[in-house]
Amino acid sequence: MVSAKPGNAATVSAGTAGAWDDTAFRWDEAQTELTGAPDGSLNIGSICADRQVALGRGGNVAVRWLGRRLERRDVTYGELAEQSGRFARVLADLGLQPGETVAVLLGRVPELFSAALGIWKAGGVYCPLFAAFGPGPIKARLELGKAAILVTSDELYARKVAASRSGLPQLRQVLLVGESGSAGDGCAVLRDLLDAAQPMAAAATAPEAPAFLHFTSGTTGTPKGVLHPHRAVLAHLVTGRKVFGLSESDVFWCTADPGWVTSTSYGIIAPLTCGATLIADEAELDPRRWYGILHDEKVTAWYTTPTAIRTMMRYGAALARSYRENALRVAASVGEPLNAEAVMWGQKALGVPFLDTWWQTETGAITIANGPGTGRRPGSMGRPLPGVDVSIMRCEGGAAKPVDGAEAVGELAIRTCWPSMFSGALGEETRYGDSFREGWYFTGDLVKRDKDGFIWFVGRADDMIKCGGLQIGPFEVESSLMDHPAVAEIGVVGKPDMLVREVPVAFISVNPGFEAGDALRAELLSYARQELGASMAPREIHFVEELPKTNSGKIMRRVLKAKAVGEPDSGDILNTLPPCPGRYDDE
Ligand code: 6R9
Repeated sequence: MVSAKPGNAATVSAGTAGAWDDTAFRWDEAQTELTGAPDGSLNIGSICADRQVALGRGGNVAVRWLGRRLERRDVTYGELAEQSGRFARVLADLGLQPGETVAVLLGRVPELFSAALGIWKAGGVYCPLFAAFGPGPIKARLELGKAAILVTSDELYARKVAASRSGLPQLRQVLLVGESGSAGDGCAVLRDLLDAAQPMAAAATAPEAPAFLHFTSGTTGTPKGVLHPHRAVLAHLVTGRKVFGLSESDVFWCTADPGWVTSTSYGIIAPLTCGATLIADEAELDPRRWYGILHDEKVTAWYTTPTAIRTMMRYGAALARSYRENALRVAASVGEPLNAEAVMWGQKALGVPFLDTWWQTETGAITIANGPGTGRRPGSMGRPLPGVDVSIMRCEGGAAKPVDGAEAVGELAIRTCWPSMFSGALGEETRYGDSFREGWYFTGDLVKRDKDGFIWFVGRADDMIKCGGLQIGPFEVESSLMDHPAVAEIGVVGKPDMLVREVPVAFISVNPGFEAGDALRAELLSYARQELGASMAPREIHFVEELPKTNSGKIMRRVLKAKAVGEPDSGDILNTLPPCPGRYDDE
């Protein structure tokens, strides 16, 4: 592991709650608000629960958990403070040392929250894993992250970890969540330990002390462990307020899987730091259920993914209209480019602004967004948050230079003073250093900026299609074809070609009411040529039932590329969308 690059406490700008302006905002002031001092120790676990109790909010609901059969369990801030204190004590009694990793392999269960906060309070590093991963990827991540303790369920342990346990010598203990209590060798039943533990006060962790570790979503293959320090919470407080306008009167629902950084930053830290009530739904994406939750739980701010909104589009506007009465103020999405059509549909269906936000595991918190103060431009990622210094760069002859002129495409780079920027990378030490050049962090995303400063996603640098002299951004082709009513979802990749190096080919799932076949293929090809020109239009169209996705909902272009050349897939195929019974009735 390499050491942290300090995020300096330079003056950055932010504004009043729920809006952005250029009023100077200082991270030391944010820290004073959270801990009572401009510097010194800062512990996310205690900020998320104990601080709210100290502010007199101990009786407010921190977590509202909804089980698969919509059974409800409320956990107040007071209860969360106590439970996480007990959890920390259990970890300390097991000999957890500051900075050691505790992996968490759980679905969205109530224990997830006391575990995360308890790990922070004990000075450990919270490392959530996707429960959908198979035994191989789980073992690889436990090894890479040097997990000393694993928190999981009896069932996940038996299916996904037990067989590799003997090959994981550094994993000292497994804590099993659940009632069955069937602890095997080297496992303990968490409930028994918690019942016997006295709550422990949070460790006085330095702002730079490591707090959470995620492995970036494997769209490109090898996992990379991305480490964040406790000071990241400053960015969660600010973005929770600026982007979502969160306060203690909000009910915030972030639909992300616990294994994804979005769940840690916005499914746990941001809402609890702002004193809101968070919704944790155990079930998977199901539009009918989701509209019901938005309505019944009086959700005021909703954070989801383009996949979710596109699935809701497939179910149609009539269903959305039947839930039109809701308490929502704002909805937003992250993880993949959100085409303008989906933004407009979302706004119409939900009756509130629908904001695209951009960030990465590495940036730890929202960095670019459409938002209340800066205006919105559907189809764009938005503008950098106040205080986030971005540049669009091109590397020539080893040197990085900003690209000239509006609309010029380059790699998005961020000046590294944002407090939630990652502090280290596990696995490949050089990768951390390689991401930085002359004080800029290079994101690997290609973008362009319009004359008003809105940033438009073009594609991952490694997904660009090199066709003759042309660099084709897959997203541009995808969003153009998304405008055709037959297209439900689309992924465009480059297929090797003898003459021009690569040609764009498209994988498309069609909306209900359209028949995937030669006639539709011909129509879509001619539509694309007309919209994009012959050089950018896909040369082939393949119809698929579903596009392969990562657990965070990203299209796995690596898998599509293998398909395009007829290779069998070797990667982890994860979530698939639920079957769609509805009709596309938005015409
Ligand atoms: C939070 C998260 C990061 C990558 C990022 C980019 C893509 C995220 C996006 C977006 C276009 C958006 N991405 N948000 N692309 N528009 N609004 O997603 O983290 O899993 O690390 O993925 O996702 O390519 O570089 P992570």
